[in-house]
Amino acid sequence: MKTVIKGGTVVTSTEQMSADVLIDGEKVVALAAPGSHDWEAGSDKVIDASGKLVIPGGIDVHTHMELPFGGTNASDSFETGSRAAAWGGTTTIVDFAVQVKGESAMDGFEAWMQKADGNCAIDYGFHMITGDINEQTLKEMDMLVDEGVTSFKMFMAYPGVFYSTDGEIVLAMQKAAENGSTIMMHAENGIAIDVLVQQALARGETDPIYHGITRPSILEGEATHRAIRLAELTGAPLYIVHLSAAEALAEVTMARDEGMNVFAETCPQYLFLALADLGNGFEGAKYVCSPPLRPRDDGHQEFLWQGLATNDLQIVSTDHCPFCFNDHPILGTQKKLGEGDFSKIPNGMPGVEPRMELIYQGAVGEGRLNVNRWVEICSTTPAKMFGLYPQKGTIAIGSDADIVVFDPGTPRTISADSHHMNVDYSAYEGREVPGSVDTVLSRGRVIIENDAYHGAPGDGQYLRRGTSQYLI
Ligand code: DUC
Ligand code: ZN
Ligand code: ZN
Repeated sequence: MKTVIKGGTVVTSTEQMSADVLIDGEKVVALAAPGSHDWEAGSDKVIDASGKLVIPGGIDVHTHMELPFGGTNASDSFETGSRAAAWGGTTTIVDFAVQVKGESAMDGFEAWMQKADGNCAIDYGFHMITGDINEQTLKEMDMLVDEGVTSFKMFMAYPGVFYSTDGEIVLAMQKAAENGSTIMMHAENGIAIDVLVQQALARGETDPIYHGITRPSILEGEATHRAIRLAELTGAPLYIVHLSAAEALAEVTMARDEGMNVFAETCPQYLFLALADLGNGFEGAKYVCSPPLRPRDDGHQEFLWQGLATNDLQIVSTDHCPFCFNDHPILGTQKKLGEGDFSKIPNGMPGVEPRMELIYQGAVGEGRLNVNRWVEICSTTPAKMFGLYPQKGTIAIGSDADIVVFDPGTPRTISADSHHMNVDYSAYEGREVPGSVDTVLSRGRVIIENDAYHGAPGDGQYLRRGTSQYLI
C-alpha cells in the first residue's frame, strides 16, 4: 500500500517545508519538493494536504485508561480512549500499568498488557506505577526495562494508596540510576495535604473547591524540591509529572540550571483552567484532579507557558483520567461519590482528545510558541524522553507513518456532544479552537478521514520502549 500526502506544509520540531510525503506500508519512505516526483501514478491513495500542516502524530505520555481509582474505574477503556486519542490527532499513548501494595510489578504489567491487547486503535506503551517497593519489586524493575517499560511512576501523594516514603523513593531511584530507567514523580506532599483535608472537612468545608484549597501550590513546590534532591543523591533521571505550580517549575528550572537530568511535563488543564472552575457548587467536581487547578491570579499559567518556551518544561501530556459526572449505567456513580465530601471525588479529568488542538491554540494561535515547538512538546520530545525516537515523533525516512494532517484554518467548538471520549462532560465545553485535526494515519493506515473513524480495535501495537534519549 503506497500513500502520497501532497501539497502540505511538513512541520517537524526543526523544519517547516512544503513537501510531498511518500508512505510505503507502515513507513515514510521519501519526502520531496511538491510535485517534483510523479508518485501519484504508482500509489494507492492520495491525500491532498494543500493549505494544511503535515505533522508527526501526537504522543500522549500520560494516560490512565480503565484505571481503578477513587472507588471506581476511569471511564475510558483502552478501546474508547485510544480511539478518542486518534480523533484528536494522537497516534501513540503511554499509559500506566499499576502495581499495588502486596502484588508483584510483573503481574501488574501483564494485567495491563491484557487490558490493552486487541483493543487499541493506536500504538501504545506502558510506564509502571510502583506502589510497593521491596526486594522483589527492585528486581522486577530490571525485568520491566527488558520488556520495554523504562519509566516508573512514584507518588509522594495519596498516603495509603500509591504513596511511597522518601526511603522507598531512594531505593527505586538507586535502581533507576543503575538500569537507565527514569523515575516519574507525582510531587505533592500527601502527608501535609491529608492534614489540611481533615481540618477542612471538620470545618464543614465539603464542596469541590476545597479540593483545590487543601492542596496548595507550596506543597507541590516542596515535594518537587525533595524529589529533585533525592535524584541528585542517587543519580537517577527524574521526570516530574503533571506540573501545575510556579513553585514547582522554579525548582525544576534550578535543577536544570545545575545540569541535572530533571525534566517535567504540564497538562492542558493547568494551561487553560483555574481554581475558580472548582467553584459553582458540586459542578466543580468535573474539575477535580491532582495536583489541582491553580488560582488564575497567582500567575501559574503564564509561568507554565514561559517554561514551555524556555524548555524548562519539555512536554504537554494530559493525565487523561475521566470519570462521569452523572451516574453511568455500567460504571455506576463516579464524580458523585464525592457529594458532601470533596475528598471522595475520584481525581481526574478527561483530556486525551483535545490536547493537540488546545495546545495549537494556546501556543501558535495566541502567539506564545511557534509551530515547531508545538510539534516538539506534543510529539518529538515525548518520543525522545521515553525511548521511541525516531520510530515515533518525527516525519523522516524510515519513521513510522504516524501522521496528522492538521487544518490551521478550520475552527472547531469543543463539546461533550461531539467528542469521542467515554465521559459525559467536557472540561472545555463551548471553547472554540482555531485549527482542527483533519486526517490521521497510524503506521500508514488512514484511521480518521472526512470526519469518520476507519480503524478497528487491535490496530494498535505494544511498543517496547528504550531508555530515555533525552539525557544530558
Ligand atoms: N491525578 C489525577 O488527577 N488522577 C489520576 C492520578 C493522579 O495522580
Ligand atoms: Zn499523578
Ligand atoms: Zn496520572
